[in-house]
Amino acid sequence: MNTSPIHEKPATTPERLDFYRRLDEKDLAPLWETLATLVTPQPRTACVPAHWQYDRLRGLLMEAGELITAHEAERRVLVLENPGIRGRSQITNSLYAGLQLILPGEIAASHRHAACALRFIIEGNGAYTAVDGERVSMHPGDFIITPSWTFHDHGNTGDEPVVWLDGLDVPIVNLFDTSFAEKYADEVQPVVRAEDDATALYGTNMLPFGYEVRGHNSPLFAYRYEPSRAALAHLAQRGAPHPVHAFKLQYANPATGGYPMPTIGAYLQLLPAGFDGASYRSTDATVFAVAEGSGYSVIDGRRFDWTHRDAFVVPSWVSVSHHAPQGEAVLFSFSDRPAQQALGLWREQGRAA
Ligand code: GTQ
Repeated sequence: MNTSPIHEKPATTPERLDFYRRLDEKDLAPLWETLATLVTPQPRTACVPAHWQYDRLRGLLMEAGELITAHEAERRVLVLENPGIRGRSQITNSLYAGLQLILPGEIAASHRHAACALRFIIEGNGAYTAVDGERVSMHPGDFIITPSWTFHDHGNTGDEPVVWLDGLDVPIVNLFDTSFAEKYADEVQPVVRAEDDATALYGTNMLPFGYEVRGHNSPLFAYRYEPSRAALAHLAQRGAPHPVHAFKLQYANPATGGYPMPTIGAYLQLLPAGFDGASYRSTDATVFAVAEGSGYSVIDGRRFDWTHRDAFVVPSWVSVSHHAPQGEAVLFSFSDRPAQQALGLWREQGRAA
């Protein structure tokens, strides 16, 4: 791959500088001054690799629980901000991530927005999220989606704090200046479908009779951990791990076979005990959450030792390898791969067969 710049910035002369000043007054700029940094030979992200240790931030999350109610906060979330782009509420250039806490007895009021969301449950039982009148219970390891423009509220009817990782495509929505959001008239939307209706269909390869595919979003809101984990265990018993990804599955929209959301893809992978992954990079910056076990990843040459419930991020086109020396580990991850692929932009390198 040729990584040299397509252009060298030309020398500046007094005449040129004077010309640039006159251009500036007319809202014009000379391309040859910025071309080299504007059209780069490979991705040059301001985002950096980063790791959030759950043990070190859980106390702060619980402190937030004492300082502010879910009602006052609307959503009680600590945003995972990429250290390279602080202040923008982004974990990558295209994605938002945060840890949301809901305490026993609390509700997070119903609203909807153009951004779509995913939840990966980190700890606790007894909470639910309601999507378009369908209540879905949340359990550690579950992957739950909130499609674009669907009313959603969360509640905790159990007796322990519940924490999940939120992933939203807010930066993509804002890139296009397509953000809309509104509150529901009441705090909580009426429950129109029992949770059992959805869970009864889960894993059957069947959809409600007459279901028509509209848009890209999955009609299935909750992907339970146990069957996904069992599928990974089955794969691991049957074959050899992929040198980079070990045993990896992607969550699918059962109506289309495609991604669960138009902008965000999500994955679950099992690293067998002793796995020593090969180095790889792709253009979709990826957010990881540790679903089980511990291990480490080498990102851009730096080693990050992670354990259960931690989160870490791999920026675009930065090399990463995963390792599980202490025993098997399971990683959940999500990225904007569907959006990049839809636009014909996605690339990867180092994917050994
Ligand atoms: O649960 O609706 O982390 O609207 C950020 C914005 C969660 C949510 C976030 C949101 C939500």
